[in-house]
Amino acid sequence: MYKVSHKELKAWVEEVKAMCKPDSVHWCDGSQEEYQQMLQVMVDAGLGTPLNSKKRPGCYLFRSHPSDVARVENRTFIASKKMEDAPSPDVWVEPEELKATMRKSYDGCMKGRTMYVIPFSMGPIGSPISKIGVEISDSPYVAFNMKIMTRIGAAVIDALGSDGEYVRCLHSVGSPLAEGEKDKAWPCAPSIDDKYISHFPEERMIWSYGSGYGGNALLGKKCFALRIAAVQARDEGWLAEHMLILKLTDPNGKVHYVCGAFPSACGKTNLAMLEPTVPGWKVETIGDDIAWMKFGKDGRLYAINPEAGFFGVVPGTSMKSNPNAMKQIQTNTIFTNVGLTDDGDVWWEGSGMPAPSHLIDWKGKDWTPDSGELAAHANARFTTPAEQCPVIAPEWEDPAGVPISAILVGGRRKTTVPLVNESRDWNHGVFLGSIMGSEITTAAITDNVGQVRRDPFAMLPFFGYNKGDYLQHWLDIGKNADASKLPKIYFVNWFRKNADDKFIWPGFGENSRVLKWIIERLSGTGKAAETPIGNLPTADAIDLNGLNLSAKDMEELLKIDKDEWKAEIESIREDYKTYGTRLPKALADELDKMEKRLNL
Ligand code: SAT
Ligand code: MN
Repeated sequence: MYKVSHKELKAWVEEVKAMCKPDSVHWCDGSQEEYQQMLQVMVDAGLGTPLNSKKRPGCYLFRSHPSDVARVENRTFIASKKMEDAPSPDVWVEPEELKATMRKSYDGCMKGRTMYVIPFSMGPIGSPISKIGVEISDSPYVAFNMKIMTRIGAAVIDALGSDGEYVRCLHSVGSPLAEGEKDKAWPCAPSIDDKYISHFPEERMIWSYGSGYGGNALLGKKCFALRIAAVQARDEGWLAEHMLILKLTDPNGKVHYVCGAFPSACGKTNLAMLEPTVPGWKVETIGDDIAWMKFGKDGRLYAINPEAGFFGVVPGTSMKSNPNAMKQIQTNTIFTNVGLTDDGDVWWEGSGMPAPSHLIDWKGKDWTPDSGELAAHANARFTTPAEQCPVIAPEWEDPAGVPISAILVGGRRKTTVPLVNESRDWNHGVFLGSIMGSEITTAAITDNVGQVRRDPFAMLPFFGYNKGDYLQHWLDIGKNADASKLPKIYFVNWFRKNADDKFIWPGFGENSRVLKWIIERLSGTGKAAETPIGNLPTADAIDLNGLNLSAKDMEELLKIDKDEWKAEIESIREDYKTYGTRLPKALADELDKMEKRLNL
């Protein structure tokens, strides 16, 4: 055990111990041996399965309880002191009231279990952009996943010193064990109403209870790195965003860094690891989910990936959609809720690998291709070290971060929104970020114009404070900066469909053609035409060499349809009403100006 000189931290751990009453306390040192031991504890108890060491060395499979398979948005709370400061009234609870309720749940909740104290750093230890957290959890699964997803252990305690600042993260699966009771395969609180994912932004504190899965339990990710960090970022003048970070090298060897915000199911992880189809261009990965951006001394925005691993959706990952991720998850990876084959490997839908004639499905039951059920849960995940990514950029852990030249925002829109649209200036870019979103796809809707769920900067589930104030913060970032040094914002849509309901743009590696145009724009050579909605590539501006895409398709991809935009503006106005008085005036103005330019 290392020495902890941080008195306040020690006192907090004692306080939690007195409340939760664990059998023992383990301070994580972050070593590889400790990681192995924590895995082994679960394997020995029959709660995890090591995979075939010839096929997937160092890999393990876990199955969660069928009721505990994803983030629980309707049990996620932002307990700011004032209700107006929360993202919306539905997620707000008065902080002291929430604490009183949760203290009752926490009382004795770790009986029969070990309480892990996990000091962790979001971002490289010692980087001026990084932040420290300490997660207390009664789940070894959380502890070894945190080892992959963040930097944990003794080095963090050193960096914290005797009085360093940290975010207090308390987590319990909410399933105490009676004397001699055998543990459940996946302990968690029995009912959804017993689960709480609570944030106290003013106190920089997170209390999570009742779930052991993903973002509900690995508190460094969405809870800290987005919801709490967004509040820190607002107060300190930086940005904590739900964005991938990629590195692009052009044929002349010039390097460019790009961030991208996309709602779920838009292929964010795939884009972060893209294999470009345009000759001479190279893509490398810095991060696949979260970017923290701060101004450097030169006035540019520098981004770090605060995470150290990828927690990606498994189903649909294949050699076609993401060959790099496929290689990355071959070793030292934790799989949760996928199928287990008879030879000790894993299988999932959309893997591109033929379905085996028999396996054990994510619920632990026998499965055959005729079962009529999914072998892997749709939100099955891999947890895998970022350093294993075959295209990870060598500078991915640079404490200084990487200077960002462009920010992509976009959703899944089958109509209306062109393939790519360059913002006119920063405020217009923030406006584009505020209106992004995806069509809600239900099998029942055959309408041309599906209903759009607006998801500003892909932050809808991750706002830590009022969403109007959040957009105002983006505007303020621009106001206080040298405009010529700010990244340019691009609105992209890979998902436009033709009259036959087919995607027009091929996507995946071909998205590199759009990235190429963006870089050409930034360096002054790309061709664009000013339109009422922004600067669009001219018909011949995007390199289509070697791609079977007709001029008519390109025209369709770049089309601005007045009727569609009329409906779009109405729908944006409806959405803007949900901001009430906190809608930034500059954004209302942008909407009016666009309407005028469209001359509808
Ligand atoms: O479960 S996580 O929040 O970590 C991943 C996600 O839902 O995007
Ligand atoms: Mn995400």
